[in-house]
Amino acid sequence: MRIVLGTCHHDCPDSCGWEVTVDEGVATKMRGHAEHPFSQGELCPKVNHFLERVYSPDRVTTPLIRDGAKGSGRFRRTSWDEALALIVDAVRERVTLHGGETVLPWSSAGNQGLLQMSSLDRRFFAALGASTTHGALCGSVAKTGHAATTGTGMSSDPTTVEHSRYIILWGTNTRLTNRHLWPFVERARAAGAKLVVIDPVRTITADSADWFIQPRPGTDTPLALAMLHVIIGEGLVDRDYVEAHVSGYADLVSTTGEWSPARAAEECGIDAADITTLAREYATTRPAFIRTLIGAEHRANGGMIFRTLACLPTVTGQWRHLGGGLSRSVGSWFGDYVDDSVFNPVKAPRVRSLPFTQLGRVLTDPQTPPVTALFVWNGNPVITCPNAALTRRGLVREDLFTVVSEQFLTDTAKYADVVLPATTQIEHVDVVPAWGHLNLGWNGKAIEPVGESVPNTELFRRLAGAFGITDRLFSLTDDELVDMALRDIDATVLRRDGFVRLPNADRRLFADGRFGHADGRCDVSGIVYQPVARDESRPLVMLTPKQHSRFLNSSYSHLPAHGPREGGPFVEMTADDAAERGLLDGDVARVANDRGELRLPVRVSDRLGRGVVAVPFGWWDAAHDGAVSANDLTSDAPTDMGGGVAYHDTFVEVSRT
Ligand SMILES: Nc1nc2c(c(=O)[nH]1)N[C@H]1C(S)=C(S)[C@@H](COP(=O)(O)OP(=O)(O)OC[C@H]3O[C@@H](n4cnc5c(=O)[nH]c(N)nc54)[C@H](O)[C@@H]3O)O[C@H]1N2
Ligand SMILES: Nc1nc2c(c(=O)[nH]1)N[C@H]1C(S)=C(S)[C@@H](COP(=O)(O)OP(=O)(O)OC[C@H]3O[C@@H](n4cnc5c(=O)[nH]c(N)nc54)[C@H](O)[C@@H]3O)O[C@H]1N2
Ligand code: SF4
Ligand SMILES: [Mo]
Repeated sequence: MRIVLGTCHHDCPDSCGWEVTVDEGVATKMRGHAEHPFSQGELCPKVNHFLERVYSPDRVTTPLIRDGAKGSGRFRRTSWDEALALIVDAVRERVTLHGGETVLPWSSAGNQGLLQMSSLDRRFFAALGASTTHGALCGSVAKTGHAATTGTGMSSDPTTVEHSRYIILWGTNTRLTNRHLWPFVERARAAGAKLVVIDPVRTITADSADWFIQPRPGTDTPLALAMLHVIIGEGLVDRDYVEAHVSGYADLVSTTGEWSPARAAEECGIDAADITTLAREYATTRPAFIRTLIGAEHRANGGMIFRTLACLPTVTGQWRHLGGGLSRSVGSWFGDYVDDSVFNPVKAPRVRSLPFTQLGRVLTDPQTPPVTALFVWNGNPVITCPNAALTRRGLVREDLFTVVSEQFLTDTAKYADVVLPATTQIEHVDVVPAWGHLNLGWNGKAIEPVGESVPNTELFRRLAGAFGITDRLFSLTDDELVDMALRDIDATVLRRDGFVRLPNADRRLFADGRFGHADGRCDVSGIVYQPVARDESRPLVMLTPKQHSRFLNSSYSHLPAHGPREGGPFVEMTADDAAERGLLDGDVARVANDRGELRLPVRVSDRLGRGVVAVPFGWWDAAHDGAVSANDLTSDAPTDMGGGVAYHDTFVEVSRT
């Protein structure tokens, strides 16, 4: 019997440390690694059942070749050799006809490990001359907005929230999506901190707050501008800090001048007096901390929300204090220690870049050359991309050859011509940079791959071999690739302890300025509020945030310990909005717009404001009769910055069936 230390690979800010007990080659137990500084021995309702995922009878364990209509899910098992030969023939034929750009690699957030997220794939697709993508389903909007102000993707270490005396959880559902940060918040509260939650939905996190503020969706920019109006008007500005470290201040003063609390209150649907109180409390309590994540970026004006939020700790000088500042993803902190550029192609071909988030459009709009060969790994775009009907329409194209590397036959894999079996995190090695704390995680291989599954690194080694692509990188082992990318990290300690705290973790970001712009200053100019465009014929805004503690995006919803225990999908709405439509709690309603329609049971709730409905995201089509994915209805309109998705700017009508 032995214990192997590992780190969760999921797209989750917590990147928990775990230990796997292995008995005669079989993983018999998995639990949180007690020494891990952030997760401290606890996992979560998703990963507590990880071994059921690993040994699930539904795992894809051999390569599969399509044996029925696209999307039907009918496949026959095959060998790796036959699958690779088929891929080489089909892709070569298309490349000969259209050129390398006809190939599209699409990999999302299924694995956050350094190697398994993105490494050898870069060399493989560059050698083919394949198209590249820009934008992301997650994170790029918040990062770009934040960086427009601060000049960098860096933000405060979230764990320093424990030193705070005033905490605003702004558009993040910490207790659900970032559960291991909650004890740090609770420690601060035990020492007297006040907790404010700002969210259009009264989430489980809002239920635990001292004060819950519920603005209309997408109105955070005027809310923050009105706070700044009060802060500037009442002389609560940290003048020395602004003098020394800020540019564009006059422009900000002029913009905030137009946003009195009264005007913002009308736009946000909240009380003007509350805005004034919030501004005063935030500016005069030191240290005050703003924690935000992803929810507010999923809208057309999302980038500007993050750009504006970054002005708050700057104008008030909250960055100076331990327990002050603003935190979103802290992934950028890892850049000095984990250098993934070592995997970049030596000579990158000049190729076109396609919008990552609009897979449906990319596959159905006329393109020159058309995309005729698609590789998907680390993602389930049929369920996670917006405007799912368009994604499916693209994937049924007869001239499209699709390869999906997966652990399970997801709704996306069902459209593949070839499915290749992928390992889970306990079947391969990796290091895991986190985005919710400053510890680099080690992931040891606990068991041999299940069936014929392979890590993504091995997948691209095999593909490169089959295509005759030679590159020194493909001959290195995963351990060697890890060592190539690490900088100033003691790899022996990392492997021994399961984690290493980043050497720069004690730095207090922007305490003495040193912002990322060329002049070293924080740029607070250029804030402009674009109201959410309304759709008069569809008066309800549909939000689709994460609501289920047992799902990780679309992962787990098909497994017996997860999906059935979450009940099933539903549409949540206020009693007034329901009554206006003749609907009662439990009725099945039609939720529709011009992209599609869903039939869902109504859940009457007092968690939303009038005119706002919510549908949980993550259920597979396959788990139910007919389409039930929230993304059948969501908008695939682009965001103002960062190439993200305006999922939450979706308008629907709900009616009796
Ligand atoms: N259990 C569980 N945990 C997860 C995940 C999961 O699927 N399940 N997913 C992981 C991933 S990939 C991510 S990115 C993180 C995301 O973590 P979070 O950002 O915390 O989660 P979201 O549910 O995307 O959004 C948070 C909140 O933003 C609110 N919101 C929506 N629009 C607005 C707005 O305009 N203004 C404001 N102020 N708030 C708004 C939503 O109502 C929601 O409550 O969670 C991670 N953790
Ligand atoms: N409506 C709506 N849509 C959303 C969101 C929302 O809040 N609302 N949230 C968005 C956000 S924040 C995100 S991050 C995205 C997430 O969207 P996706 O990145 O598509 O995430 P998952 O649904 O978790 O799918 C990941 C898949 O990768 C597979 N996988 C895991 N590890 C590996 C591996 O090592 N190798 C291979 N080959 N496969 C692996 C898993 O089996 C799983 O099927 O969804 C977005 N979509
Ligand atoms: S999904 Fe998140 S909370 Fe759960 S074990 Fe993984 S990192 Fe931790
Ligand atoms: Mo995400």
